[in-house]
Amino acid sequence: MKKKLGVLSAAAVLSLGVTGTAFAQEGGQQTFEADLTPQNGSGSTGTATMTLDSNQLGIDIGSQGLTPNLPHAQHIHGMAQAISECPTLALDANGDGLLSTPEGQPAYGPILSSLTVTGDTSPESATAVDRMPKAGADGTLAYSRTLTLPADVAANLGDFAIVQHGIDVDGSGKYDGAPSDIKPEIPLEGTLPTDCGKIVPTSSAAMTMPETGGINLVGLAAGLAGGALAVGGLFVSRVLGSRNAAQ
Ligand SMILES: [Cu+2]
Repeated sequence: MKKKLGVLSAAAVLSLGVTGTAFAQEGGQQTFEADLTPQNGSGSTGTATMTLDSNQLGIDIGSQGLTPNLPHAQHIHGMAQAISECPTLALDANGDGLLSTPEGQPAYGPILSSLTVTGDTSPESATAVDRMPKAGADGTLAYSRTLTLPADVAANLGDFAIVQHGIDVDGSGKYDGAPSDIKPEIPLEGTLPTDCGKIVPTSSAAMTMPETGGINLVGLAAGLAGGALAVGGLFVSRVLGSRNAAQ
């Protein structure tokens, strides 16, 4: 009898929780953030804040420690079927001590949107460095734009990552040397990832709907814990029962 009640209450609370989430997601704007941390030992860091309204993305990026006076290609990277994250040097396939854009792809996925200053924002513009934001003489970069995302990118934005590119490795003051492995017309230095941050939602169901969402979440957690205990007990007794039967 006790077990049955536990399972029932968990199911009831679960349905409440699901209703709460669906309700909150209909409520318009969602916000996201990405904490950009260095890639390739660049030392560059930054913060990206995003507001998504349907497929319209308002995005602001503030970075520092970038190679000064040069453009920095930047993109939303991601994979539809996986949670995208930022790579480590462990993915440096050719062992040159630098993690190139393709080498990092198993972690952050392919380019889904190009965060250009003007014009096209599709993956086609991935290396359109003439339309990418430039860092100032002090190595800071400020970017702000509203753009339209493909529906599938908008729907999964919280699973993706933002990557900024471009490191003047040899300190020559420009991107030069070996050709890029994504676009040979550009030096590798111009496309090396300089920082990366996983995009995380900052407006969850609970945050946008503090009254109903908050209560539902607390109830959901308590209900789940109770339900798990009850189901767990049931499971153990069944396993023990079948073992006893087998012996
Ligand atoms: Cu990129």
